[in-house]
Amino acid sequence: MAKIIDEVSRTFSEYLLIPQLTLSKHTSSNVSLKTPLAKFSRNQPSRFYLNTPFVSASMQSVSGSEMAIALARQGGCAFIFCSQSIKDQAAMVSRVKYHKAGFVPSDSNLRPDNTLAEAVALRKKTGHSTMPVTHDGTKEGLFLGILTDKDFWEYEDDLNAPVSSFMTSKDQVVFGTLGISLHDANSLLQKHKKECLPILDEEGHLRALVFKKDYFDHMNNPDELLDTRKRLSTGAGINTHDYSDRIPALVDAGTDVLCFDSSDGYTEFQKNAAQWARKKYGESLVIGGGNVIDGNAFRYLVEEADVDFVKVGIGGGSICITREQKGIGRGQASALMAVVAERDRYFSETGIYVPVCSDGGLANDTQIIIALAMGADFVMMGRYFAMTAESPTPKVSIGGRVYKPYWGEGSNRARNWQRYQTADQGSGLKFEEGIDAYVPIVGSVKEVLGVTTSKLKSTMCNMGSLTLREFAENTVLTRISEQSFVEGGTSNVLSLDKDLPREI
Ligand code: MZP
Repeated sequence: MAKIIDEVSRTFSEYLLIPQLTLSKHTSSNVSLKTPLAKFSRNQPSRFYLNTPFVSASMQSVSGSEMAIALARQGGCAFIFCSQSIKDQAAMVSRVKYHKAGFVPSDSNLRPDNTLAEAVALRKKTGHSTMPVTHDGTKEGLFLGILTDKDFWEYEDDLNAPVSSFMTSKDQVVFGTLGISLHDANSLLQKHKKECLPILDEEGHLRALVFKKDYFDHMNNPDELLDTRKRLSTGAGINTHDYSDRIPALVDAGTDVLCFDSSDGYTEFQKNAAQWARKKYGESLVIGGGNVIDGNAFRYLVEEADVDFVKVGIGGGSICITREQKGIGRGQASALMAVVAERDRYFSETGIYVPVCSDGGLANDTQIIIALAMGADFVMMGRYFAMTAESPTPKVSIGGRVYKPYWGEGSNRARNWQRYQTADQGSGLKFEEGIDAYVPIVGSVKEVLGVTTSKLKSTMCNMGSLTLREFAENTVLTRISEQSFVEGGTSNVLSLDKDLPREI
């Protein structure tokens, strides 16, 4: 006879936190949101930390290069979607890694005999107003000078004139030599009041550029998630079908962390793929498994597949119809608490801590906070990031309001059959597990995460915690009745926003 778990499947909105003693040291400015992403042994550091506990879902409508750049700048990490060709996914990863290395390759270059009209066209095409001039117009050609949009007047000067007669020539350009440190390059920019510093090798070939604005960007985003070469960090999704080709391409492109993108990760397929990757790359590879919803599946992925973190959640995604299509799933709060309990048991038995990610179904900031309080080390979100300016979809106006399309990986639109099917089921989606939807635009990644992190830090102080570890340890939760849920919002008042007409 089937076994029935003696517990109702619960969701985050059924819980509230009971504040614990807040000391004077518990202020938002003292709170750290740094959190481990890769497993580690007691008293040892993790091989990979996030500076803020947020990662974006491996979905076509969420995580492209722009999202990866924006999220890494806020200390989180995107998982670039794998439901695309290996080449295209690796190219997206490369774009992130090259985005900001401090030393960036020069993308907009001119020859001295190019006309000003050609310079204007190049600026319009790339959006770059600083254009190095090299003898052959390549990014590593012999450096001859630099042209910026301050050197000529587009509507006054003769656009047929050659670039050479308007550029600042090499003898007047301040440049650095190959091998200079980023710190010294920035000092040169400051000392000479320059916006851009070309870096030349001994023969005078252009090798890179350093921009003042990148330095300011860095100072304005102190949580930036950087690799050891000071490049932004990014993750990428993988599947259990083409992993032996996809993983090497992603590793070569510079991916910092990989994660299986699977609706059900409690499988031998995932074990085989993870073992293959571990054997090939050893501990240098950070790889996550999932998705699972109970302790047995957590143990399997940790002990058999040797993954670095485990992702929790089946059927809870905002666009997900897996529960109604196949009857599998579990309320996200119950699933998370079951896996966290097993994680803690495993830690006390072995001294190895395996971070847990709560994936999907986080409908608001409160639920994000409850998930972290329940012991998730970080959260993965799709809808939340789909609503930002940096998601890869175009804006659409519907009924006078602006939205963005957001679709599930199990929808006909994404056709991500590798996420849902085993190899013997062939390619192509047999039935849908996700829907095609729209979400309102709410702002940039920086803006929305700014609000979420303010609330999170404030709640952590209410719970007498300065770190996410303390937060989870100090947490006392209460279940709430349906009535207290209803009364949880405003009550017995007329709300200016909801009930009363506003004068315009
Ligand atoms: P949400 O943040 O939009 O609620 O959920 C995002 C998560 O839903 C993803 O990280 C993934 O685990 C899951 N997902 C993606 N596509 C589907 C689907 O088509 C899905 N069913 O469930």
